[in-house]
Amino acid sequence: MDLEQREINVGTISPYFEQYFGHKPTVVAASPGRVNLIGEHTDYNNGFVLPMALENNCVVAVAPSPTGKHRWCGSLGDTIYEIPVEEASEKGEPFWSNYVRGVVALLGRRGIEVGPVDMLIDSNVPRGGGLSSSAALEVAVCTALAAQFDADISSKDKALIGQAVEHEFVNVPCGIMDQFVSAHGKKGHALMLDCADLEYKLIPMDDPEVSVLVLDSAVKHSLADGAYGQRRKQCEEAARILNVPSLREADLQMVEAAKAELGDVRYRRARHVVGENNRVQAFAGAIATRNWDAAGVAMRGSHASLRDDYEVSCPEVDTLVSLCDSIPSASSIYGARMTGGGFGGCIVALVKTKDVDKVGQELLDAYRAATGIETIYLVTRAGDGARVLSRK
Ligand code: GAF
Repeated sequence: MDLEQREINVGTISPYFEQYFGHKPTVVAASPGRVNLIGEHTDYNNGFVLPMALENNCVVAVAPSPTGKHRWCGSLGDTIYEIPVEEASEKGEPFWSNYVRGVVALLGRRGIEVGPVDMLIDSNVPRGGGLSSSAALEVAVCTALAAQFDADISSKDKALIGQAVEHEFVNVPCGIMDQFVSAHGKKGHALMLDCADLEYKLIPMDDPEVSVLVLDSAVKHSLADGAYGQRRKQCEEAARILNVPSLREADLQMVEAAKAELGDVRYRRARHVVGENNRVQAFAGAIATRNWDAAGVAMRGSHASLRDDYEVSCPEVDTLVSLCDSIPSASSIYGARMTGGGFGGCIVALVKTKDVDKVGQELLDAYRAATGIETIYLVTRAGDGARVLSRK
């Protein structure tokens, strides 16, 4: 994953916009990436998740285009792509434009006609590490276009639009977690979401003595895409066998009782989902009372279950999580786990703030010694969700 700690705001993006398009933006909007603290592979099972928004954002500047066509630029230094208005809600090239095309199409279905716009996208959400840079993009574009065309789109609808874009325009059968937290995140808070009814609770995550450390394994195994859909299918099959609408309605006793009928794989998938929902509840209670040791226990349990029962980890990520127990400063780490879809990507750890950089550096060194892989870490606080930064 790349890591740009460059600040992006109205002041930085506006001069570029003017340079590219010859006039000023009328709307600048931002939406963050996320790190999931706990609740993995539970969203598409109607379960609980507990992510927080990053301080890193995708920032989108727009203005009506005087050309009668769309002119979109995907990142600083990239080409400006001209797209006729009648083609802007269809899949097309370049690949990244499908995130924008999808939003234009989904807004269109809600009766919001997106006229020709000039658009510049800039982002400091690390890409390729599973920190939801694409959810940040979808929700930022949706926020910017909604503001530009005076459309009243709720945060929940922004999340649903983002998810639909993934399903229909990018072919990723994701759950709702990433887009939801990108739309609803709040500075200094984690967000606990019930994916069954999209009710959520903000939980303060602002203890100055505890920091969130995100460390990239710098690997992404190709298995990821097919395996995600396969896990979803296995969970649906398990729910059918258990005779419940989704694994949300199952409990551990039920899963144990149906062990033979489920068969080994579905049994372990179901055990993960049911156990993970319980761990999210335990974690939420723990962080609300700043019981970081208990939060760490839930995180360790989550990782073991994702590794052994859900089988979505990988050797490199397991190495990183184990190193959290063996580096010299291990006692400064409350807990660590893989975060995101899996098969590579990042781990997240809760670490004593006073030692967080020491821990980060020790993990980088130990990981390099164990695997030969050079990587990076990020210390982040909980940031705000989607917002309009300026509007003229
Ligand atoms: C990916 C998906 F996009 C999310 O919806 C979620 O399922 C996650 O993997 C696993 O928890 O980020």
